[in-house]
Amino acid sequence: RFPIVSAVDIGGVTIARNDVVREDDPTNNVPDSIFSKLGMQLHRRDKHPIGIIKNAIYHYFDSNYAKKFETFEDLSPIVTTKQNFDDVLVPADHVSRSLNDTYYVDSQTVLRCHTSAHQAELLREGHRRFLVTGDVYRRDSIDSTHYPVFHQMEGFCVFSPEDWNESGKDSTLYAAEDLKKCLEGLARHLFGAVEMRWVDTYFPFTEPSFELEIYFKEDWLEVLGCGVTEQRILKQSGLENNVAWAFGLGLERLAMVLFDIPDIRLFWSDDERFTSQFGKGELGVKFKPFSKYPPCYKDISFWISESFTENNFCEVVRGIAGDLVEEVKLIDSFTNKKGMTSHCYRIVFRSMERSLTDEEVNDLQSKVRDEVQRKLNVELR
Ligand code: FA5
Ligand code: MG
Repeated sequence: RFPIVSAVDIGGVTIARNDVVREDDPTNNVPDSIFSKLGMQLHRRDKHPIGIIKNAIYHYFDSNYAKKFETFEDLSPIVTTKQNFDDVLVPADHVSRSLNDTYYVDSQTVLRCHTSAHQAELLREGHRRFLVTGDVYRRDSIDSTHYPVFHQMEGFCVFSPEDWNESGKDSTLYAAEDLKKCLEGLARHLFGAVEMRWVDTYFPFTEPSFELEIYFKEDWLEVLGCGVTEQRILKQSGLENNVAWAFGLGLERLAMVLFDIPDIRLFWSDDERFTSQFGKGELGVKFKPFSKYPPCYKDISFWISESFTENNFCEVVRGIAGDLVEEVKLIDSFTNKKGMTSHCYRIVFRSMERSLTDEEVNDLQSKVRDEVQRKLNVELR
């Protein structure tokens, strides 16, 4: 399904497929479907919803802050494990480091899983207030709000004692309040009146840490993570008497709310009925679904082995069906007396662009059945 691309252009640098999809490196887990996304740069297209929302966020920062935020949007998504994890204090045994969660090019190189991978280098280079936008990559589940490639915008702002002294507040509280005010203001700038709530959470690089959720399509949708930067990160860059806040926005999620886009796969569509609905700087557009084609449900059951993971299963399905798969969900699981565990997954096939034929879906499902046996060491039931 994926035309095999032999090279991509990342910000003017040509990267060969063999440098990223290394068939001979046991650590490498980057499939062609992911490699082909590397040079797309949706965030740099002014008429694409991701580019439009990026520009709107730039505008918010430009008009609300006298001190400018520098912007970076063409830093390479291929980074070292040091940049992606160590520099932002991700512990050695954290799940996000596993081959199950992250795309590895080799044991020391990954496709960044967040734009936080650039915080430390930019601080070391002397930048103090910045926004970093880019494509990020994660092995993840499949549904309408998760995709293995998406876009984040990182924000970072360093304060000095003169900033918080006057307030009479402790520096951490000062930064946390400033951060929340900034992001609530951004949400109002983008959406006007919208229902939102803060949720306490954990990130290795911030304390305290928060997530912002927005009420969208009858449910709470997490749109960003943020917090007050750990002192160790500032000290690594020679900042001794400062405090900073940082955030990471999920641009697809924000654009889904802003434009009323129901499915995250649409961002990758080049169907004119999608692309023609958006224009440079046009924030008031509500997406009109061109048609909702019927879904087709297929169940698959198998005995799993110890090495089985849902992300691996999702990647097999995505590798065969591409964007024709809308959702993969576990609908049944049990363990028998012999200790064998069975999973039943429901795969929802649906095209955004046309009706699928029975024949086509049966063919996809039969390929999925073959491939899970071959690649995942499971026993079909
Ligand atoms: C992070 O990635 C942190 N680096 C954010 C951060 C930066 C926190 C700076 C503190 C300081 P998280 O994994 O929650 O956090 O992802 C951030 C946002 O990306 C989420 O809130 C969500 O909006 C979006 N996101 C995460 N996974 C996906 C996915 N598979 N598809 C689409 N959007 C996603
Ligand atoms: Mg999160």
